[in-house]
Amino acid sequence: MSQIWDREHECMPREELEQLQLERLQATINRAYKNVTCYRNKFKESGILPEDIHSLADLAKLPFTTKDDLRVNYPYGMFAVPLREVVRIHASSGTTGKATVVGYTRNDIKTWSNLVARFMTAAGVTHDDLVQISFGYGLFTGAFGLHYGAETIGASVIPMGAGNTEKQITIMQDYRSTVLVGTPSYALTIADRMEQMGIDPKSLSLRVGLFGGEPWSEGMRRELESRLFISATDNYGLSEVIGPGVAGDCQQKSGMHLYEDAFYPEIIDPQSGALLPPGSVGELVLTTLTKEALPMLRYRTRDITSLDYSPCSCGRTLVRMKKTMGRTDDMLIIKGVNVFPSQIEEVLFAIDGCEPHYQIVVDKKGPMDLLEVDIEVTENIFFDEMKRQRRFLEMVEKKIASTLGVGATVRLVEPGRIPRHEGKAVRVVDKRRSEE
Ligand code: DLL
Repeated sequence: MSQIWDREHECMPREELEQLQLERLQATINRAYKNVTCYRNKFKESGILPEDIHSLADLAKLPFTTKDDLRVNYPYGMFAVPLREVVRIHASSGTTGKATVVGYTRNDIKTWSNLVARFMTAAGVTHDDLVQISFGYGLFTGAFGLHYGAETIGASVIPMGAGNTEKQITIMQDYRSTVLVGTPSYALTIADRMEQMGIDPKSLSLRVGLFGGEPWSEGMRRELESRLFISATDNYGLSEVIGPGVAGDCQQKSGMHLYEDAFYPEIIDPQSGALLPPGSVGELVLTTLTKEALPMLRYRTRDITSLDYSPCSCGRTLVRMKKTMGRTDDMLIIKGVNVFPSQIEEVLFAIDGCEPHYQIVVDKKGPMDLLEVDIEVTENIFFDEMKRQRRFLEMVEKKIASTLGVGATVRLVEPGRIPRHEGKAVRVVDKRRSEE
């Protein structure tokens, strides 16, 4: 098999798709109600029975599921099948509290591999490709998800794992890897090291990047594309819902197609929980439509995005999810203004002289929130005369203030000072939290 372009599901007229979604939704709800105590209790509390769900719109009657539900039922309490039917266990990365445990039946693994194969195909990967996986293997869903997806396509998988950047580059040269898989921030670290090693990326065989696992801006995409000579594509997912394979870019790169035959998306107001009209920016809520071991009903992802139902020139009718602004829990409230690290990233990438490495430090002085942005700058700016440095600083501060609507103190740091990560980048140091 060379490509997984599931035209039947990916180019389906919306009416047919909605019919399929409803059938799958009803089956999922029945299974969840029958087999998961937490869901049964939630239904009871809201006075709802599975047979009350007659349409997709009725889904809004159901209560949300949150990470806390998974935590309370840690480790296996939300599973809808006995453990003997589970063939794989993974866990969320646990960046926000205790990790949550997720399980897959044999069928779920097949579904998952296919979904990943579908976004890889959409991004232009074929059986002729050599796919270097530089996500960490282990409980994290990234490496295994992409690994199985690439094998499903028939591509050759190089299971490097994360880290050991120089070796990554040597393998890339020697094995002639054509596809790089990892977090966008780690891809940048690889690009930096390549430059330090004096390796011309044009001498490599790389042509596609499959990046995900963390928010990244269009500026970062341009940076990776120009430095690695690749087409840098985004893909999105989360462990609780399946892992990677929820949504992915096609070659138009104008929003990630969300696999609506497997997931039903809603956008809600993160404060009130109210459903928002199509096109609105809000929190993504996902319901799984085909998963067996761990069905999720109205799972609050905490990711802020919007959905675009307009047709895409690639022919897929699946809704497109915009790059996420970040997670609701990454949103900083500075002097009452909501700020996402991704907005700061977008500003920095547009400024000549800023290196693509930054860190945001939030602190409090008395009742005042303080926002500080540490940015790496090119050597010539860092060692430049004070006056020019000052002017540069003022220009960056002005741009940040006019974009965010709140001021920030910018500090210039020399190249290499901001810590690098092999997995997900840590963009924010919130000193207010550590003092709590
Ligand atoms: O990060 C699954 C994944 C792995 C997706 C590899 C894509 C590639 P978790 O560790 O559970 O699962 O973290 C999920 O990561 O709720 C988002 O906040 C963030 N995230 C994942 N992909 C993207 C992306 C995996 N493309 C959490 N853009 C999610 C923005 C992303 N954020």
